[in-house]
Amino acid sequence: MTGSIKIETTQEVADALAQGRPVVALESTIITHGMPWPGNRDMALEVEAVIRAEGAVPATIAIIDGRLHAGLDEAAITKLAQARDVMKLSRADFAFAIAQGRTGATTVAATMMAAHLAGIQVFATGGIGGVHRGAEESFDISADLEELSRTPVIVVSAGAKAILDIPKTLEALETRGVPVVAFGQDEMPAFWSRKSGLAAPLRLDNAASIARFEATRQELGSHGGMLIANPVPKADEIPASEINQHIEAALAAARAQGIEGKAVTPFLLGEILTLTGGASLKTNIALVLNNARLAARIATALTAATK
Ligand code: PSU
Ligand code: MN
Repeated sequence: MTGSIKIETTQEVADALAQGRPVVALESTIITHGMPWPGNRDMALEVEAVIRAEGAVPATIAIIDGRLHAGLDEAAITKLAQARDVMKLSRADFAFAIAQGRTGATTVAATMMAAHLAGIQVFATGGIGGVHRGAEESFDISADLEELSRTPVIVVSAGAKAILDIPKTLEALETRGVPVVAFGQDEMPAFWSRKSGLAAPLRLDNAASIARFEATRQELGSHGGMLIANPVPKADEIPASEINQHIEAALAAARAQGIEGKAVTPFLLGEILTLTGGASLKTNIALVLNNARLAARIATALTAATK
């Protein structure tokens, strides 16, 4: 590591890292740009509770007034969840926010960077960014994919968000050498739905197997991260046949309103929330909690594997 940026941690995170106990990183863009207040705060606190209940320590990542935090207390999460003018940070503007003393929420890409700097190997989120539909025209491909190819963090997700072009996203991940592992099923999940109609590149059925795969990658000197695609629990899913019409409508609205760049994903999530009468948010929260639980188990299995 060439960097020497100071990372502000909570005592809980500092102790766990010092003692080699399992820590799970969490992103903050999902809080500031992915869900409305106050559900966003409730989600963020519940996700932390799920990780603690599994015996691991949560570290929510954000840049606050130019300081990089790995671990936020309840007051800080509550403040961030209501804050305005929060930047949505990826690799390109991560250092900018620190240099300018700004407050920024970290996307998957920026959270992976921060987690790696802090020595955290596992990170739970909802869905990664990927290749947008129509990317052949717009060139809109999330920096999350590049980050997965270069930064050694295991990202536990419910797949790529279904607003994206999932086949192209899988192709882009393959090109970049990123292992994509469906958890407990052969098919790639599609965020709100358990099914995407696409076979997952790889499948593993328990946390210990994922830890063993990661340990082997490290022995081989492999670079980059790994994507775990964990299907949303059956009871919480919105079947693809139901959500797809809303995705199409949201995409049409984005086109009509000329939404571009960083605004696209938050806009689409907001539209789908309205179109589903709040059901998409309930499912989103359920899948994040489910991912946090698995991430805590993987982090625990990894500490056992490296002892
Ligand atoms: N997962 C969710 N909701 C979100 C995100 C993930 O359930 O809002 C965020 C992540 O921070 C991810 C970002 O990195 O969406 C993707 O943004 P973009 O498509 O602009 O790269
Ligand atoms: Mn984009």
